Amino acid sequence: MILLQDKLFQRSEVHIDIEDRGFQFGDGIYEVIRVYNGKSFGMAEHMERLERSAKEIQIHLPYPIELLVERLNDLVRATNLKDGQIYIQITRGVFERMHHFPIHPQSTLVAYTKETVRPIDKMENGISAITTEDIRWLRCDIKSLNLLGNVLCKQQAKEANCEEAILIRGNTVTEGSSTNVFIIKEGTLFTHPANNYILNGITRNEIIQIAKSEYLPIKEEAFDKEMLLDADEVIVTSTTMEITPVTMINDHQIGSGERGPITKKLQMKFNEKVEEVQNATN
Ligand code: PSZ
Repeated sequence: MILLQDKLFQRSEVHIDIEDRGFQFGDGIYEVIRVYNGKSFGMAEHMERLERSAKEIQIHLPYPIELLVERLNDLVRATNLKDGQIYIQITRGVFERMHHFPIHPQSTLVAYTKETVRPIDKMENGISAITTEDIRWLRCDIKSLNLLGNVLCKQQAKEANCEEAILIRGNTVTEGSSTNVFIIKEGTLFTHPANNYILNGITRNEIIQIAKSEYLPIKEEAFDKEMLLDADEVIVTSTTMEITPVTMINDHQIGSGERGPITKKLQMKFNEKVEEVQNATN
């Protein structure tokens, strides 16, 4: 089943025009929302970010967010999704190809679901990453469909048999190609501030909240590659990767080379939030 605008269709019934600006220019925005046991995690935060992304690029949502949440919940029920994700994208719609906006754009909204398993092995044993230059544009705070910079960086990681590319702009670690990055040094967490150089991750904000409630010192401050490689623990976070330790960067071992104690603590607290969602009655 696919949600197209405000109605559900069979996949074979949905056709997108070749002149949709999402296809032509990547002129649109998206969100990925995790579903645990049939219930969404952080729906309000994802909708808030979607609205913000839309506003920043002057895309109009085709209908109110409250109705969209209802339709997304309908989609989860209709696809009988238990553990997985909702993908939603909104483009500036269909128009004869030209760079500037159409005068009366009609946004295209598409959403569908996919089953997902939690990456338990990676969350316990860690992943390897490379560092690479952050070649993306200067509005990484917008969750834009234009992911070419991210795609090229992730491919570089894959070719190096690594799971993630950690991006460096100038001398500053910004984020991963599809994750936010945290380091831990002598008990203090560091992560890049939420400005135009990173996507302000929903999982990132969960970690910040957990750190505060557990009295773990946290600084939303930029750090450099040297601090990254010299950290006691490094973590990447996202909706699907949750909290995943990075134990090797550029063939250099991070800390003990195993998941560290603060990572484990954060994972335990995050898991409690997941369990709350799983056990919720609605
Ligand atoms: O399935 C996947 O691999 C996913 S689902 C969401 C993401 C990857 N990544 C979102 C993301 C991102 O693309 C960038 C550039 N930075 C940070 C993040 C993390 O954001 P949240 O925590 O909101 O998913």
